[in-house]
Amino acid sequence: MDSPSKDVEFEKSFNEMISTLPKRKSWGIPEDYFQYQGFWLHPTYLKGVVSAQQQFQAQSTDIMLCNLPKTGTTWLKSLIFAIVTRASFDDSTSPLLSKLPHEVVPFMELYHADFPTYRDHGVPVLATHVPYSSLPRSILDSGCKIVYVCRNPKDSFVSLYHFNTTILTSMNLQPLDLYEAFEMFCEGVSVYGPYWDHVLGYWKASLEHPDKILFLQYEEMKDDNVLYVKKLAEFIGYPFTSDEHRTEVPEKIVKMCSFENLSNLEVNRSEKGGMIQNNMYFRKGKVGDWMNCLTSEMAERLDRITQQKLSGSGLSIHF
Ligand code: PAP
Repeated sequence: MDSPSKDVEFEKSFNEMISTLPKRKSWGIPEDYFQYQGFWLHPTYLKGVVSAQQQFQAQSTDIMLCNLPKTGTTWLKSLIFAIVTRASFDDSTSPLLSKLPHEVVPFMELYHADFPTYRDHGVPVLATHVPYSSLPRSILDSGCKIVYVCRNPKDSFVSLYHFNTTILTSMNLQPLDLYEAFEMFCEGVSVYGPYWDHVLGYWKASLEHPDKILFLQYEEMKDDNVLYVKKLAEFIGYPFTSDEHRTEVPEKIVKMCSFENLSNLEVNRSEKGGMIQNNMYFRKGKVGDWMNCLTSEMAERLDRITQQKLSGSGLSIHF
């Protein structure tokens, strides 16, 4: 991939491969979804996923943040970045005060598609929405730490729906009808969906490898954020010292990365960022906002599907 002829070869084999995949109309963005290894992806991401599968080299010291879109990426990126970089920056000097969390922690599949051989080893944190079963082999072999965050499917759907609608409106495109998007989500056709398969893949892996995969829930973190930030720091190998506990460093990190703080920073209120503007990553940041969007029938249906899909897995998520 680092020489032009390899680029051409990759493009050719990728185009051949994608032409054989099942395809579905997406939620309105003029790029279809393609079903790759059981999950629905837009070609832009898919190209990065395939490229990463072929050549991404994880290091044992890496920390991979994995999750579905709209389940807490921005929040967890900022928390992990703040924990890992706290020897260099505090809550008045952190790059998080002037950069979007997505700028300081890149996405493996986006950055890998563009810069396949480049790695910034300074901050060993990367994020991905890739399902567990499709992770590049080197992530599993390197023994690096994986942090997975899951969010209840009703809030995840509503967040995704609003995000999608905002993007389409900004592109002067017709947003997908709520009921149509809901039908597709229930069928498993959403970006990196089916939702339940994604969650269960990481859940089962976290039971098998509890020392390598930390499974978190957005709602539990919201409930007791300091406790979970301490757990997170411990798990990724950056535990807080007793001195840091005494001077309330975990509390300061929680505050700096809170929705209230981040969403009010100039950089995160800004409309820069092209198709996806910075401010689109910050909407309400609440648990239970689905109540303002879904009918009780829709909520019951999603709950029923979730109960069926998770039954027997031992995973109980917040409805
Ligand atoms: P991404 O996967 O596309 O990067 P992601 O950050 O997971 O998006 O999702 C955005 C959601 O996280 C939004 O939820 P909402 O639509 O229900 O409001 C956003 O508001 C929320 N969010 C962003 N930052 C934070 C934060 N610091 N704490 C809690 N929630 C947050």
